Amino acid sequence: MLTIEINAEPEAIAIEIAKTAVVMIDMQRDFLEPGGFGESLGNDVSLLSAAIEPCKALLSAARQHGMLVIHTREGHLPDMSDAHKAKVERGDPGVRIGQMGSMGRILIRGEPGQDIIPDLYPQEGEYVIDKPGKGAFYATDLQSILQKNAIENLIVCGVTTEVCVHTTVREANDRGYRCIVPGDCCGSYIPEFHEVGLRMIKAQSGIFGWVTDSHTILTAISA
Ligand code: C5J
Repeated sequence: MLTIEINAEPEAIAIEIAKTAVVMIDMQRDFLEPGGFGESLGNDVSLLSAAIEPCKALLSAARQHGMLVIHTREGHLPDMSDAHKAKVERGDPGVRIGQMGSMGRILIRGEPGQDIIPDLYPQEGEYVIDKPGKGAFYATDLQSILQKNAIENLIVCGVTTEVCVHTTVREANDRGYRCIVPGDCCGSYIPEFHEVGLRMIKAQSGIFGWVTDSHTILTAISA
């Protein structure tokens, strides 16, 4: 079993490659592309695009080393039976989940905007999890996928740092997974939240996990 040591905060962590999965959270067109849902909410989507290249490099290394790769997409069934009223009925009534956006119905499964950006598109054999919530465990089969593949560690990337990445890391941490978060592979529309979100993960001896960057992980993998 190949074990690598990754420099991280609050401390370095040793992980077995075969027991580690890369989880790409919600790198979806509607969140990242100009003209999508994220931008229609008044966000500067370029703040998220900085994460694309580091994610691409990490994905490529993970694929090369046969690591388990899991992609998630936030979204709901076309009949919206899995969308809580409390989630749908917030924000500007003109820009809500299920309504028509510039890339199809907003956050509805199967619509172009709900899909993953071309740069990070899943390859055949990789898991793609459609999730109705912010966390990747809620109402999905992520836990059973991880158990089936004997996964103990997660490298969690994606957007947004303080929302879906954070919720997933917290859920995973409570389920006993070691979560390693490369900060440059994550992004937020609110830079301050990105910074604080990362600090929260590694604070108090790594209360939710470990924080590092893509270059450090790539160096450890190729060493
Ligand atoms: C949000 C997400 N921010 N993927 N979703 O609504 O973080």
